[in-house]
Amino acid sequence: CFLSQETYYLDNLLDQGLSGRPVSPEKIMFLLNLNKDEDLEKLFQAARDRRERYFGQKIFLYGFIYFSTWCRNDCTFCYYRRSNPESNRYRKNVDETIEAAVRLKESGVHLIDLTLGEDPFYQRQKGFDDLADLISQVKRETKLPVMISPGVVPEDALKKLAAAGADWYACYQETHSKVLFNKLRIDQSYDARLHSKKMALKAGMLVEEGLLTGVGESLSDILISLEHMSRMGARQVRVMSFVPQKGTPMEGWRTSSRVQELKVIAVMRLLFPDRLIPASLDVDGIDGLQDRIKAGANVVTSLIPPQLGFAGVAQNSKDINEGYRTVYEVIPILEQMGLTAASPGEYRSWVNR
Ligand code: SAM
Ligand code: MD0
Ligand code: SF4
Repeated sequence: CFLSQETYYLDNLLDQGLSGRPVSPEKIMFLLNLNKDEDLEKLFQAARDRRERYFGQKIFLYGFIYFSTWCRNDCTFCYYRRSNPESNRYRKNVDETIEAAVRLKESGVHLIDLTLGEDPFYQRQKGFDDLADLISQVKRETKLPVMISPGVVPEDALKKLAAAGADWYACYQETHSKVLFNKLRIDQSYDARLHSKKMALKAGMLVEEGLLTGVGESLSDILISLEHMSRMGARQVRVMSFVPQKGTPMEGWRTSSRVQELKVIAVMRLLFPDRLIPASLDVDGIDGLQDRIKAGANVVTSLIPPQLGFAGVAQNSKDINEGYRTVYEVIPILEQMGLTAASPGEYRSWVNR
């Protein structure tokens, strides 16, 4: 039977795998350029095989608590940017945040992601003592690993957050093109954001790095982000499709095709087979779970307890109060794909490796 040169090249590439040695940019570009259904299916299958080799059938589950939506920044893509006059901003108090964390724990999540805007209330103390206290209380009440997503914070504060028990620091560069960064995160320092992750690693935290697609990036921008991720030692790497937000400068943009996000997830899995890669419920809600897992993701993120008044980020209300972004809804979907939730102990031993 006749195989086209391209098919032969793809089969060979996927057979060899991409990890363990430097991969030529041409090979990554070739994969990011695939668009035939049968080629994409091969790519996703290879990503799933690689995931299985490192993680078996086990998937991790992250609870998400966006406890303050106040922010001093003006990111053009974000609903909660400072200049959006939207009126539903909130700052939950410690008891409300702990209640949400305990509910998430009881529902079976493996980690609590404490996320906030660069809220002037927390920024006012340069040492971020309130944030450190909140982390220790959430750790005490849930006994779960904690991720903190506070934006850029100074080195001393990072040390304090780590000492309070934060296991992970998440801070997404969105893009590693400085030109694009300056259009997205206006009046913010590219270098300071990148540097904060180095400081977090130095302070002993694990780091998550992430990129956005559909914000005007080129394929070679994506390639450069993947190279950065490979070098920096991020143990969790993510990609999310941009979702346009009412009241923001990018309101009129079209959201990008999800195929792009899925391809990047799969390529990340091939490049970084043993790292954590989220399937975020924050982009397409529960309906988006299956495709992302099938592309090689191994962590379900953005599980949110219903009815407590907590928002998402890219989708601030979708599927939340209905209770669809819950462990209860996720498990049967994983099982249909022959997968299962890891145990809390399995997650903890991965984190402590
Ligand atoms: N304020 C902190 C920060 O910016 O690092 C943490 C929370 S921030 C809302 C978390 C991430 O959500 C951003 O880094 C960005 O990747 C993602 N995000 C925000 N708005 C989005 C949108 N409209 N579409 C997709 N992702 C979005
Ligand atoms: C998520 N909504 O996991 C969250 C958020 C912040 N660390 C993560 C973007 O999809
Ligand atoms: Fe603030 Fe984060 Fe939104 Fe930027 S992405 S405006 S830093 S909450």
